[in-house]
Amino acid sequence: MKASDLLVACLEREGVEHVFGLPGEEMEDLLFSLRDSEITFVPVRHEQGAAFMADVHGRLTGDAGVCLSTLGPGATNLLTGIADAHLDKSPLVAITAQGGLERLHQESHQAIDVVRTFGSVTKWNTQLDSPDIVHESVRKAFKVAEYEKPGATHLELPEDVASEETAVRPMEHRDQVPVAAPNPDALERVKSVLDEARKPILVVGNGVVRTHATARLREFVDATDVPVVTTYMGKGAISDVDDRSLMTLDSGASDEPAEAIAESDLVVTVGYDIAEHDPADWNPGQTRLVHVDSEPAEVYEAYDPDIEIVADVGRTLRHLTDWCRDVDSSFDSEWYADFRDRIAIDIDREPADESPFTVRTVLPVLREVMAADDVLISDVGSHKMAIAQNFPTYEPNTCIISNGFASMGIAVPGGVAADLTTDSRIVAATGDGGFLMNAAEIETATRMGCEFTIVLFNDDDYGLISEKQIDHTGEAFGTELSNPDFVEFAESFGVESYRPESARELRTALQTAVEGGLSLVEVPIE
Ligand SMILES: Cc1ncc(C[n+]2csc(CCOP(=O)(O)OP(=O)(O)O)c2C)c(N)n1
Ligand SMILES: [Mg+2]
Repeated sequence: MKASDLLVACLEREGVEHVFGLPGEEMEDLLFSLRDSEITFVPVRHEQGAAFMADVHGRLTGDAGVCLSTLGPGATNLLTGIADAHLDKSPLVAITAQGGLERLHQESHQAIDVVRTFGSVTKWNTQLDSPDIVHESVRKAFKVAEYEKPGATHLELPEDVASEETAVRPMEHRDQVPVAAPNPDALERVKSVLDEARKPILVVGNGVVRTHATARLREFVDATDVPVVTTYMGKGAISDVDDRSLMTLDSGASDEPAEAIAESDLVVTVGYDIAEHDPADWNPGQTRLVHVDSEPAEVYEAYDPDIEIVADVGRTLRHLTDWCRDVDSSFDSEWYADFRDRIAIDIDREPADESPFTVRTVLPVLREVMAADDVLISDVGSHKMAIAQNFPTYEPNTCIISNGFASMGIAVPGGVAADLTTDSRIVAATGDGGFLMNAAEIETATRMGCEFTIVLFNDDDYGLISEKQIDHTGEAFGTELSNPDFVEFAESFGVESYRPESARELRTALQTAVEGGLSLVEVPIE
């Protein structure tokens, strides 16, 4: 078997259905091997789009998404999306072609040291310098990308190795390695602090959604009435219609979730990554802190847990639920009612009659026209903050936000990947800045027959940055944009497009868009 055929056979063995990528000369063997396989190759318009697609596929399924590029410039274009998967803990396998081994010791056309370049954004990576290591390397790439905490891995396939023959064959795909059960001594210590607490609160992160511990979390909340604040990436772990949900942490300390945390007498974080929100913004410090996660806490004086349980998050929650039921533990279930009331009022504002709208007032309409299991993918900017605070989420993995690496440009390629990998209806919400970074992937979407809705919040500005500058200094610089006519732009790709100008048109446009095929709704924003 040729090494490129073997690599593709290994991908098939891992259950890969899509490879997102952009061709180059040095991957000719690999491309033809893909052509002759069961896998669908999805050609993209910029490698960053391919990496974001693989990233979002990984977030939604737990199985590594696969992206492919050529050497040099193709590989460096992939880097941002790979870094996003790395810091957002999304399983991703990147494959890059490379020049032949005989020329890599020299200065050479398009050749840079991609393995070293990707070293800081991957859990593991290697060069396939012999066809005989392809089977083990692919298995390892998937195993390492998918085990807790997931992330990116990378394989580099030199052009000459790709065409060499080998006798080795694909290794079996194995289920993900389970995370250990909680340590009994640590559990006892947590029980004793729970025993003393009257007003405990949970801070729930991506780890709960990622490890499918949502049902366990909800059982714990039902048994105890302990309120929950989620991170951006933990959205949907508890349904936001539940009165025990205190919605989503902001980046400042002045919002209701952070105020509730400050008033609690015990904080238990579950599946929380400090890459998402700096604990200095929400951790009151003097309150007792318990860390439940698949990995130990980072060492940081603003986040210094009294007790850590490093174990499977769902099993830990189940132990604690059983114990709370056994001892009939009683916590105060009244103390957070006022926070909940304020949050409920905040997420229900009506849009203005005429555009320009605000993101916050558009979101209730968007929520209304989307079903509980439709998926919203947010780009990064001021609209993302509003989505985190004002878009109630009911089910896990139905509000996808990048909040570790927090890179602009994820929404449109994310929409492509989500549409190709799930049966859900998809909405990709984006700002004008992030949209134009990867708007070329609309062509990928139309070519692949994707159906999703792009909601484009247009303020002709890098809005979040000017907001922050104005907060700090009273003025903004370097943020103003002039945009094309987005409706004409999208229509030139054959995409059904709308620009509502009244509250009534907004509702009709959003409703029609989410029920139709590939569409764009440009929402003029103040
Ligand atoms: C790739 C990348 N570049 C720069 C930033 C810094 N940044 C964060 S939000 C933002 C502005 C986003 O503007 P837009 O997409 O229009 O959204 P808005 O804030 O206006 O809602 C910028 C430049 C980033 N997060 N990612
Ligand atoms: Mg903007």
